[in-house]
Amino acid sequence: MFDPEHSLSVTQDADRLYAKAREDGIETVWERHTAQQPQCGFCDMGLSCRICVMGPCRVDPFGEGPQRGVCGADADIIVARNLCRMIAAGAASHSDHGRDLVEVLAGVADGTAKGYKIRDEAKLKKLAAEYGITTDGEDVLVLAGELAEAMMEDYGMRRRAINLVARAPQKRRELWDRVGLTPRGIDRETSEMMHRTHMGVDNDWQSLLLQGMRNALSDGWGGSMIATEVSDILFGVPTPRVTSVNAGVLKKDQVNIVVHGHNPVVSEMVSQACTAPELLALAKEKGAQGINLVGLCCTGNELLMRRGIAMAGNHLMTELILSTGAVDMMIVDYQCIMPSVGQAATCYHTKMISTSDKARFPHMEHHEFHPDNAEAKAMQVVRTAVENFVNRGRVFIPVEPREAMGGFSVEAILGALGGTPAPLVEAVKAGKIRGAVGIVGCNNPKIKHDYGHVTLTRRLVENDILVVDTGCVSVANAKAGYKMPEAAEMAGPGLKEICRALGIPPVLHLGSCVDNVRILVLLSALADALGVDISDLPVAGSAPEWYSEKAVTIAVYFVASGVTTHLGPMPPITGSMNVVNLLTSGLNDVVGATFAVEPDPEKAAVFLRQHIEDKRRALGLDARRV
Ligand code: XCC
Ligand code: SF4
Repeated sequence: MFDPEHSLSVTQDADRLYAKAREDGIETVWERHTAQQPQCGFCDMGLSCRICVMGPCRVDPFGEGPQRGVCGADADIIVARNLCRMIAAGAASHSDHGRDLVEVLAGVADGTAKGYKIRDEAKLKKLAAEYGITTDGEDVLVLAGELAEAMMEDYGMRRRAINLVARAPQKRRELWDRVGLTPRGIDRETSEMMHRTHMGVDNDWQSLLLQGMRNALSDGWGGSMIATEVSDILFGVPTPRVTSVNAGVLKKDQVNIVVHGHNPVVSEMVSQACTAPELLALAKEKGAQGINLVGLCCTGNELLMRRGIAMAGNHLMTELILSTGAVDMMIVDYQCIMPSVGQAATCYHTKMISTSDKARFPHMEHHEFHPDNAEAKAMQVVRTAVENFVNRGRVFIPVEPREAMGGFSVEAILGALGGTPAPLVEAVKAGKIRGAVGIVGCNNPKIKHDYGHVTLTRRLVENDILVVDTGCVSVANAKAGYKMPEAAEMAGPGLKEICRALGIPPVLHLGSCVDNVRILVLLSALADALGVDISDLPVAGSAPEWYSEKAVTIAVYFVASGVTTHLGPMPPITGSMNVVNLLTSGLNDVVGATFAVEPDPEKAAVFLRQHIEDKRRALGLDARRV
C-alpha cells in the first residue's frame, strides 16, 4: 500500500507505480541501490584509481595505509584525475549528441537526410552570420551546408577558439584568454583531457582542473550549444505552449508510444510518423482511438518544447512507467537509459526498440536510425507499436495528468519582454525580482525522488527569485504545478506582480540538458544589458539531485562562466582537501564563482538567497537580510 510516511517520491504517480512494480515482481533502481550498500568509501571520496594496471590503487583517508598509488600519485592527483575524467565523459556525451545534429544538417543540405528540413530559416541565417558566412542572396541549402562544415571545424583542431565563445560578454572572454580557459576545439579539449589523465602525464592537480574547466567550456559554448542551435534550425525555435505531464498522460484507449533518451533526431521523426493518416487508420482498425506519443527525460523535453507533446516523467520514472502496462512501445536513443528497462518490460507486452548504433540494450529490438532512413524507420516501428495494441493486459494509470507550460527559448523570453531584456533588468533593479536561479539536472535514488527540486524551487519562488529549469528538474516542477501562469500565486509579491503582468509562470522551462546553453545565452544578454560580467549578476545555478557525468560538466561550465553553482549530492572529491578548497572557494579568484555542496534543499535555498543578495549589494542595488 502507498504509505506517505515511507514513500520514495514526492509524487503520487511514482509511489503508486512503484507499488505496482513490486506487485508485478519488477526490480527497480531502488532495490539495486539498497543491494549496493555499503557503497565503496574510497570511490565515494575519489581516492581509488584504476587508470592503469600497476593498480588498482587507493589512498587511505585516515593516514594509516598507503598514501600513494603504485606510480606515486597522491590523493590530490588521483582525485583531480578522476573528476577530470568525469568532465571529459560528460562533455563527450553532449557534444557527440551535437555532432549527430550537425550530420543531419549536412544531410539536409546535400539531400540525403530525407524527411528532415530547415524549419527555421531566420535562425539558420543568424547562425551563419555568427560563423562569418555571407548570407546575402545565398540559397538556404547552400547556407546549411556551409554552416555544417564550419561547425565541424569547431570540433577539430584548426581554430584558436570555438566560434560561439564570441557570444560570451567581453569581460568573460578576456578572463578566459588571460587564464588559458578559452576552448579551442570541442573534441580537442576532451581528447587532451583524456591524454593528461593518462598515467605519467599531467601530475599537477591544479593544472588538471584548469584543463577540466576548459574542457567543460568546450561543451557549454561548443558541443551543447551547437546541439541546441542546430535543433532549433531543423525542428523550430521553441515557443510557449501548454501541454500535460505525469504518468496520467498515457491513454487507456490509445496506442501509447514513449520516446526516451536525448536526441530529437529520432523522436522528431517518430512524432511525424504518429500523425500519418495510414497509421491512424490502422490504429482505429485495431480498436484504438488514436496514437498517443509521450516523452520521458530529455528527448521528451525536446518534443515538449517544440511540439507541446506530453511528458510522462523524468529519470526515476523510466522503469516505473512500464508498470502501467499501457506502454505499447518504448523507443530509446541514448543517454540516461537504464540498462534494466528492457528486462522490466519483459513482464508486459511492451515492445522495446533501440535506435542508435552507439547505444544497444539487453532485451531490446534494434532498428538503426540514420539521417537517410529515419523517416521510413519511424513509420515501420510506429506500425509495429500500433499492431501491438491488441496484446495489452491489465492497464493501471494511477493519476490524472496535470497542465504545464513549456517552450521558453531565449527568443521566446525576449519576445515576451518586447524584444529586449530591459524589462527584466528593470524588475531586478527595482528589486521585484531579486535574481534568478537555474535549477537543472537529474534524479538520484540517494535522494527522495523530486524532493530536492520541488523544495528548492518553492523556497526560491516564494522569495521573489525567478527560476528557470531544464532536464529532469523541469518535469518535477511541472508535476508540482509550477509551470502554469496561475502558479504566480505561489510566488512572493514582487515576482507575482511581474508574472501576472507578463502572463508567465514563475518557473520557466528552458528545455533539455543541452538547452542549459540557453541559460548561458540569456545570462550573456543580461550581463551585456547591465554592462557587467556574468559573475556580477544576482544569479546562481543548482543541481539538487544530480547523478550523471554530464551534470558534472554542466556544473563546471556554469562555474567557469561565472555562475556560482550548488550541488545536492557530493561529488567524489572529499579525498583531497586541496581540490575541495579550490572548487568551493579558491575558484572565486580565478573565475569569480565557486561550487557549494548542500544535500538539504532548505539550507541550499538559504545559501542561494544569500548569494543573490550579496551580488545585489555589490551591484549597488538594495539587498535584503536573509
Ligand atoms: Fe539524464 Fe537529461 Fe540527468 Fe535527466 S537530467 S537524468 S542527465 S535525462 Ni539531463
Ligand atoms: Fe595506481 Fe597510478 Fe596506475 Fe592509478 S595510475 S592505478 S594510482 S599506479
